[in-house]
Amino acid sequence: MYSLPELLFAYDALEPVIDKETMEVHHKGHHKTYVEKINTILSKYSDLQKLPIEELLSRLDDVPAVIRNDVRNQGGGHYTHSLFWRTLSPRKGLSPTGELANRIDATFGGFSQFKERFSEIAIKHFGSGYAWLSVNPEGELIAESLPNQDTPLLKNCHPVFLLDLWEHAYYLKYRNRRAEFVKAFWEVVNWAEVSERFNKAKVNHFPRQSGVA
Ligand code: MN3
Repeated sequence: MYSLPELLFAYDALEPVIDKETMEVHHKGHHKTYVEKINTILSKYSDLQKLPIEELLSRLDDVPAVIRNDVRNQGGGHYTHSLFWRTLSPRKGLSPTGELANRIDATFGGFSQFKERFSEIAIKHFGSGYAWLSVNPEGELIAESLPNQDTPLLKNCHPVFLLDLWEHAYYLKYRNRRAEFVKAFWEVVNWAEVSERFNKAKVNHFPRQSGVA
């Protein structure tokens, strides 16, 4: 069974970028509900309950068709939020390090160009979903948006970074001004965690090339 992970910082720690009330509702409301629902959906599937959430979503074809879409949505909601909390930090002004920094430069032309591209994707995404940075099976960095609770795991990509674009992520403070939220969000990205996730993604996909750009 899955459980709601504790935040590594206080609900008000990301102020003023993300306000305390939004964090509380988002974590203790929205995320908790995803956890409860995926546990209910899997209550009769003890073998699936044992899988780490990342593995469950990577193997949706093995999930019985009758619950597959619910697992995709509710399990997806648990995975995306668990990852989102870990990639946020109250330590402002950080930037990517190590290989991730090099690869962002090589792929997007620099960190500021990457931020521009990712922000554009996030702002233009229609409706609910997430902007993602992931590593594809060829080892390339991919910036894209996906609808609802879909994850790059569905395409055999390894997620390293995401931005929640559901209105519940910003509406209390930013109302309909998603672009303002996207612009402010960069201040609270946990680049140490994101850089580490990139290193692990590379190792997973390219066991013989670990440590090589
Ligand atoms: Mn959310």
